[in-house]
Amino acid sequence: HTDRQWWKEAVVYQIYPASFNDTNNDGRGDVNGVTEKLDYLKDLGVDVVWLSPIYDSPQVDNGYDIADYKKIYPPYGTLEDVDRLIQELGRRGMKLVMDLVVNHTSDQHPCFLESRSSKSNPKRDWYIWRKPKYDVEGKPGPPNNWNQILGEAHSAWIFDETTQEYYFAAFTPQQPDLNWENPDVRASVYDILRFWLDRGVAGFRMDVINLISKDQSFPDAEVVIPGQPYQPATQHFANGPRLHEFLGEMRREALDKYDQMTVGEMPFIYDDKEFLKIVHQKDGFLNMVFHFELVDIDSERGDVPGDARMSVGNWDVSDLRRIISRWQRIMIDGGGWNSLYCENHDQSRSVSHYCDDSDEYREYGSKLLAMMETTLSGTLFVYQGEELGMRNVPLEWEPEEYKDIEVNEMYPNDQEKLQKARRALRAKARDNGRTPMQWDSSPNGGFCPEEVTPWMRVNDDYPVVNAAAQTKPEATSSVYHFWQRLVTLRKENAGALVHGGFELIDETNPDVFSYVRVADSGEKWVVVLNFTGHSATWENPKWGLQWVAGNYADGLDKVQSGGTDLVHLRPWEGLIARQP
Ligand code: TEU
Ligand code: CA
Repeated sequence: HTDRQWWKEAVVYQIYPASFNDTNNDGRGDVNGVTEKLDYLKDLGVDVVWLSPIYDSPQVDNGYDIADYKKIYPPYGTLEDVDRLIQELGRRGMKLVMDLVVNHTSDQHPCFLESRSSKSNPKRDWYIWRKPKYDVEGKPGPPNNWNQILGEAHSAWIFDETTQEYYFAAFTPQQPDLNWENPDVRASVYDILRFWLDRGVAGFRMDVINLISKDQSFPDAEVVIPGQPYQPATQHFANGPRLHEFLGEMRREALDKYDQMTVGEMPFIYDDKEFLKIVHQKDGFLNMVFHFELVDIDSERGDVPGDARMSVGNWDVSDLRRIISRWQRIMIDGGGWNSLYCENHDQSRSVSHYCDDSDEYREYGSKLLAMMETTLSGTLFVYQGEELGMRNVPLEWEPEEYKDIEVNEMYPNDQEKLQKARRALRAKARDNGRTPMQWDSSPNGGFCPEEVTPWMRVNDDYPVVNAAAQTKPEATSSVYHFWQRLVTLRKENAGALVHGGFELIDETNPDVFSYVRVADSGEKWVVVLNFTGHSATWENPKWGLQWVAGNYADGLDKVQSGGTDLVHLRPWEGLIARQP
């Protein structure tokens, strides 16, 4: 554990710009809104801010459809605003990480407009164009049966009238995939990287980076959704044949010349060997990757996804234990490095997802998750509002309150079906994590002024769940202050809590997830988490433990005075101890 690079101990805070803080009263967050809140983040213990895309974009997918990589979306601000943000971060010893979305661009990107204009255009080959495939009756159709990721009933191939060919767009028709086989495309991507690194950006979160190399034979996918013409096909373009080559080139051409961090988003695949090849600290390509196995704990989506994105399946403590210990082991034993996250802009809120977001248990659940996230091996990523215990949108909200293209594309012509899906949306829609930040109890939660309509409705619970209420010094037991204390604990004991080993204990306990973190010095930390809504017991290993943190006010007193072998835990109760 000797390689202690800055990004390992860093706490990264993800900001979804549209929903963070509106300073020019247009109902959307902006770059200056981030700058305005830096002291709030510094106080929490944040070292790195990761900004979801702020580049110029038609906002079909909230900025994950980029039209100009070197310009800021005007409602968000200007390049000068970003320079100032970087400067203000630097003054506080913090850094900025940008979102790099280069698997695809917007269909409004000048290169795509050129590419689609004629077959002989020099930019034609910058995107993926194919001739129609004719069926037995001679009718033209898409070149293969791959479906679209956001809107699974559609083909991923979009017919273009002008040239009578199809282009490939994995996510939505407005997000055509770049043709990474073309060296000029790659060179232009590395140029974008250098542009931002030269401005002082300290790294990138790389959007669906494992999709950039596709199987060039574009084979039909196996039929897993019977009766549907288009099938999930990500297995044919996740971790494709030239991925390593492209990432290696990206390092040589841009990344290696700077002190920066990289974290790659890698959906649709959980294969440990593939992951390790990407993040191996010696001969890998990226510092870290985001896997999806934990956030998919309750969905049927696996290596070969069905149309189960919105499914809400059952899971229990043993699943959580299996998934988390698996990834801790993969990276620790394999010489990689973990990323730790429970939330992002594509996921429901963690307290709603993994615990119980009722008024009775919301704070306990949020704190339980904080105890887990701050005591695992890896780099910690906190998503805006997670530190407040923000929760999913209310069940009563009408489907039109959901703004995400994924929901809008689901049943475009069927209100009835959409109404029926309401429970699933409330559990799984990406909108759950995208409601505006709740800064205080004023109308619109302080995100924007009362007379302004926010781009997305503020969660109705803002009078109770908000930053102002939780950061007051007298709110000593707030979720925010709990996070703040645990972040400090993690940093002060980084030898064990960030860099240390990981061992499960009490492995067959049906309710309690518990583990030990061990520093090189031999110092041990024990984490005991009741991941159920009922009371549970945990066997104390009699290691002379000193209990240091708990999410119930009297939790530490209770366990210390208990003195018995069995520790009794209340619903969603967690405890942390050290063996000095
Ligand atoms: O997401 C990639 C991705 O595949 C999932 O997280 C996706 O949201 C989920 O599977 C929906 O079915 C990234 C971005 O994080 C997401 O916001 C973008 O929409 C997507 O890429 C396209 O850029
Ligand atoms: Ca604004």
